[in-house]
Amino acid sequence: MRSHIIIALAIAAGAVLAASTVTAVMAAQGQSTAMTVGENRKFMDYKDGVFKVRAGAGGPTAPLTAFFPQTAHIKAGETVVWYNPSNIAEPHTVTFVFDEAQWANFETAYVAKNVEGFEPLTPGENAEPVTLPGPDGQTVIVAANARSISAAVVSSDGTATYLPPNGDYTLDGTEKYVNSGFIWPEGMTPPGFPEISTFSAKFEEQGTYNYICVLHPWMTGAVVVE
Ligand SMILES: [Cu+2]
Repeated sequence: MRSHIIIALAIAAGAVLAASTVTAVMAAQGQSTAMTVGENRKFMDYKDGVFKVRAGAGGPTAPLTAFFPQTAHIKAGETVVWYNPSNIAEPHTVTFVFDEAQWANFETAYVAKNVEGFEPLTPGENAEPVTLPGPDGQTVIVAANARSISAAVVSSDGTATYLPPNGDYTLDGTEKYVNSGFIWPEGMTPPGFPEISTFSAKFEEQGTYNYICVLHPWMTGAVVVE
């Protein structure tokens, strides 16, 4: 679990470095939201009903934590595919939180019941779980949240369903939560994480669908379905 925290700290440090660049990029992208479907497509990676959006970009000296384009204009029945073209192993998510109660942090605290002890899976690994005192003498374990790192959907009745890695999902507009999971540059998924390098979503209903990256909360995007 400590490795997750280190990843989080590294991501946060990168975030601060990238913040000023991102602000400039996002300001520039603000213009694109006024474009029509036709105008938007002329300059974008659009072909045969599939609109590609980059989740992050750049490398160690100039990481960019933003979606390109920030707004994807599509028609009902078309698909948006997100991918991560960075050349460092920095993940991003595409997370639609339609019901704020369904927000999923990537690390969360669980109470361990009837558990004797925790050992790292890999013998000799320099790792230990983060534990905190919990209610009634129980132990709280801080661990990764599968609904954040994996592709997952929470439907209108509160049922959570996990999608296969690189999942494609058709939104019917009733979902409470739709998450890509951590999208890594192809071939750069670290051990222990689901191997995800794309997320594909088909939009059947008109409307504006806002999304966020759970790792970089200023990293926002929208799909406008006309
Ligand atoms: Cu991100």
